[in-house]
Amino acid sequence: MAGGMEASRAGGQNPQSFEALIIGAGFSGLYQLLSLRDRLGLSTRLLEAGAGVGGTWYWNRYPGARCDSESHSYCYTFSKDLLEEWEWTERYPAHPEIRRYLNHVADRFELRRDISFNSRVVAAEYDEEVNHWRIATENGGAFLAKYLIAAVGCLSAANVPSIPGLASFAGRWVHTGEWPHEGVDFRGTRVGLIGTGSTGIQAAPVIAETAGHLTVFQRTANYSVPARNGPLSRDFLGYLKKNHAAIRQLMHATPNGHAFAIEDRSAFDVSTDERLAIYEKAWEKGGLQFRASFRDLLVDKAANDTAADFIRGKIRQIVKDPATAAKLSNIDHPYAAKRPPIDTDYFETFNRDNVDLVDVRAEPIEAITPAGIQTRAREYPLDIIVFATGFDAMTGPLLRLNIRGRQGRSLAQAWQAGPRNYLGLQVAGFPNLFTVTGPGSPSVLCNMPVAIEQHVDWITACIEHLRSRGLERIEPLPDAVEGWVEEVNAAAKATLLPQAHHSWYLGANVPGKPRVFMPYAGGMAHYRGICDDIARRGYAGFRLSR
Ligand code: N01
Repeated sequence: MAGGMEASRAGGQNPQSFEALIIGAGFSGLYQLLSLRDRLGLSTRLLEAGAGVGGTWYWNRYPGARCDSESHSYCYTFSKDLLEEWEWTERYPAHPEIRRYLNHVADRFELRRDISFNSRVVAAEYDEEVNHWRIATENGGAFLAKYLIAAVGCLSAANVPSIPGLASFAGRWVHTGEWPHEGVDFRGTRVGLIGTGSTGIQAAPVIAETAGHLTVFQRTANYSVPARNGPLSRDFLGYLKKNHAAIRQLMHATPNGHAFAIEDRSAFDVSTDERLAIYEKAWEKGGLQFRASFRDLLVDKAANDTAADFIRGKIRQIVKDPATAAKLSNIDHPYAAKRPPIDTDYFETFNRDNVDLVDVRAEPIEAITPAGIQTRAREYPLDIIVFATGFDAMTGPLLRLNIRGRQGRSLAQAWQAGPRNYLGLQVAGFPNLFTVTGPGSPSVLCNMPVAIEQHVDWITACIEHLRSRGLERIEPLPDAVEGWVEEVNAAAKATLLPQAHHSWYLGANVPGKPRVFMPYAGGMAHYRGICDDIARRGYAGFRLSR
């Protein structure tokens, strides 16, 4: 799609004008709409590609899809009333419950009247003369707005690998991130599942329950810790109601925005037996909190090895067939250097008679044939192929918007060598464009609603600052961008995260994508301090003008 052309057309079709335009009706877009409309009184419109609210949860309806953050931390905290009236049912919310929650939020705050659904943005162009963004949607909509807020999420552009022959496949194929709303009936079918990231690890056990046969195609073996999901007790719900403020405070104080603190001890402050007992307890408790057992797991390889060895040992204990156990535990990167999955019976699934594992490093996938998947070793006949192959993460959803800034320069040109911005919030040459949880911010390394609320609050305060001073534009200075890119790189290098060479954090999962560590790894609490300080200093590093 020619971005400029689309945008010009947008200008020519009696565009509707708003002060602010938001793209995306997920957690970030909904809260941004509420903030700009109800707190600042801006005329605001939200454009959403789907037919309903939910963002990533609108599309990700694959079997087993459930949030890995605990429900009481995977929600908004801006409204005490909302916190008190909403009750989660399980430790980790499943996708329908998250959609119910976001629909409730949309209704409660009367957000729908300012949302246009089925309105996929295909172009956005900055018009320097009038200081407006011109926005075009696929269904012919045309809009003008002074402020453009991309709230498109980090993991919303599905990545279907280009494997030769896919179009010839006689069966059905689906990507987990674009799951059919009516579901997929696996009963009695031969299913091939490609991908063993968080998604594949959630989906495999559920698919295996009804499929005739499931073949899991694993390229990179992965660590996983049991989620230990279950219903929430009345006692716990009562505790939540009384402790919202303290829980919020804790989420704001931790590097990753979860409602648990990272233990302030090194893996080597304790004896080997004590360490094993700590891991055992964390394994039994389940969840992402396993990562918080010691403070040095993500910065010291020797400390990390202790956790990695523990999990590998667990895999070998659980999986009965030694050859399968060896493939599953042959993990080539530090624990949690890729986003660590949590699971319900993932490794146990390989003890089922109807499940097999194929190691595609030993026998790479060569093609998809009409009958199934052809590896270097043999053909696997299949009725359904499930791609749990992830996303063109972080930059993908933004680049797909066809954004053009000053002098028609596209975001794709500006980011040819990888994302470059200030604080993950603004790009030089793209005035009044804000990216909620953009690359260069903690985003995916943080419990998302915490990162989202921080960005939305910052953006809202920034726009209020401009308006109250009669200022019309804000954009970052090139030096500030340089400095921030260096800071993002330095923060990543101080951790073990870049050591997972195939991680989507680095863009390595998409062929041709620049290898740049995208999220800010310096911790959410620290990042919040930086953003607040910059705002306090009159938005230092930004150019504010009339
Ligand atoms: O995607 P991924 P995901 N041939 O990119 C493999 C969030 N999330 O959808 O590692 C064969 O992690 C690829 O192999 P490799 C969470 O942040 C959250 O699972 O590149 N295999 C990998 O195994 C997560 O991190 C939740 O070698 C191919 C897999 O596909 C993020 O979303 C739940 C391949 C992709 O793993 C993304 O997770 C789920 C090919 N050509 C996800 N191409 C909750 O909290 C790719 N792979 C609910």
